[in-house]
Amino acid sequence: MNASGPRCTTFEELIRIKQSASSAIVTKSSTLHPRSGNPSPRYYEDVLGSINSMGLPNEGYRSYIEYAHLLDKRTKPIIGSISSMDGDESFEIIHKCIESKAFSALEINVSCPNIPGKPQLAYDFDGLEQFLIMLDQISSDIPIGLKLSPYFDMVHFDIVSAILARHRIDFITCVNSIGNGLFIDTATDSVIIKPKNGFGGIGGKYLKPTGLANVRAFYSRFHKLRTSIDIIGVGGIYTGKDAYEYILAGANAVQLGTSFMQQGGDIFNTINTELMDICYTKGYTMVSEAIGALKTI
Ligand code: RRO
Repeated sequence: MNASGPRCTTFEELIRIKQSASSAIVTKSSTLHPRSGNPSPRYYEDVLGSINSMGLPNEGYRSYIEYAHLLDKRTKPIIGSISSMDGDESFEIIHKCIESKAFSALEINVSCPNIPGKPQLAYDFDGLEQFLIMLDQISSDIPIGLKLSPYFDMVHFDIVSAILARHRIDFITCVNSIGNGLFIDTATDSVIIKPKNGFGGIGGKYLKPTGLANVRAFYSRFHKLRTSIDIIGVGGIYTGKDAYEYILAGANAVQLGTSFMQQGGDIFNTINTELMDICYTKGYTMVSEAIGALKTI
């Protein structure tokens, strides 16, 4: 499926995802009110990936409820992405989205790196736990997951998986972009994007080893903790082989961010075909047989 972010903000973009071979439709992270986001230029890409500081441009959660009703989750699952600009605001949106019955699942984004002055909740472990305590109090008949920041320290994987195992989280999506990277243009000796003096989230090929490691680290800890939290892998998936690597690492499903931004909806078809070929050659009858099957040496 698509990752929340590129090409999923307007109704027209969501229709195109519905018409593609994406297995689900994921919306841009939504807030209480529409936002135009950060000033441009706010996105740039090179051969290895992208930097963005979009700043959460979206049409407001009410629009996504309306769009989701029109898109009809019975014909293709719709995952509503919700941003946590502020705890109370998030809970209001989550509540209204559940009540609307428009979505198949909700993905709560606790990892946007691009709001000036607003730290990522995924890196504030006490704050994250407090957020999940509040979330536990919301009754939901649809799966609720968290979109996580990438982690880089083994102890952080231990801490975050223990927190998640204590609460009602059905899935995690890992990873969001690597926050606060910097691209430089030596023709002008300048930063390339405008917001935050050029700092932004890094996606694409730069992100794959980090995304794979995060999926693997959570998969093995969830197994030890005997939790049944599913994992959606995202970060640098351009081919069926990339998707297969994420599945070996432990992903139940994968999302496409920068590659979907660059190549449009045809990429879902390409990846599905390539992934099926790999699974056929390996002798799997179902892709799910490969989940977590990574060997160590
Ligand atoms: O809109 C953005 O700037 C943005 C978001 Br909400 C996010 O979660 N991750 C990202 O790389 N950009």
